[in-house]
Amino acid sequence: MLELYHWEPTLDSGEPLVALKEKALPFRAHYVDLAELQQHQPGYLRLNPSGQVPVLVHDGRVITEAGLILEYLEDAFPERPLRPAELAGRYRVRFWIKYAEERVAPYAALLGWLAIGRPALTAAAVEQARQSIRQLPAERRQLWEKALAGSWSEEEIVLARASLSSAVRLIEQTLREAPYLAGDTYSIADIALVFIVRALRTAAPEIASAERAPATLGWLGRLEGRPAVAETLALARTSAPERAFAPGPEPARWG
Ligand SMILES: N[C@@H](CCC(=O)N[C@@H](CS)C(=O)NCC(=O)O)C(=O)O
Repeated sequence: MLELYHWEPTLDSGEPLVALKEKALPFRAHYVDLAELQQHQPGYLRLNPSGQVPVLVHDGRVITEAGLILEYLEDAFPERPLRPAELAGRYRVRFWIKYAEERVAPYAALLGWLAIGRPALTAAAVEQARQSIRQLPAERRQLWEKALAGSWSEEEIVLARASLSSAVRLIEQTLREAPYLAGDTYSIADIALVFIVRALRTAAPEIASAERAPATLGWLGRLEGRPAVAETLALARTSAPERAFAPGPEPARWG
């Protein structure tokens, strides 16, 4: 049996939802409302002590990390493959999953949090979050404190923008040469980036603009037209899931 703990279909939570739908795998979905801080409740922290989504549970095995979940699903359910069979194609898939996690997601989450997530919090919500994060491991707590204070230096924000600009350049160059990130076929590499680029288009439209990234936006439009992506977006409980930002990945990347 497959169960998925997820939030809005954006950034990391959208990825496993799309893979499960592409593979037509039945699963039980558990919506973890990050806006209500449900990820910090004791029951959830027992499942994932870092208090993050997404989490896949397969026959009782707990699998965390969005990119690893994509690869796990691929290994466990190879029927309806979402990964090229040949070695070079598999390398390209792994390259993009790692690149998405390390070089794109943390910075997109940071800009989205600063532009949209943090300004939406009331003083009462900030206070509630300060209480809620007391039970988190030290590094997650530290990240949250920084996120609640919004205390990133100008230098860190400039670095985030520069990293995202070079990431979009690389994605754009790749998509000018082939229809999908790993080459001729759609794969989990595309799934690893579709919601991150979608969020970026909202949080930093000047970086993912039609002028700078036409091939990337064309790819995004094609992916949004896939039934699995459209069905995933239809699971949103907010009217604009691409505007749903919580403190995101890896403290090391957040400064
Ligand atoms: N490296 C993790 C990052 C997951 C992550 O950062 N999730 C965020 C949402 S995008 C989260 O759960 N934040 C809630 C919190 O930190 O309390 C992955 O790829 O799954």
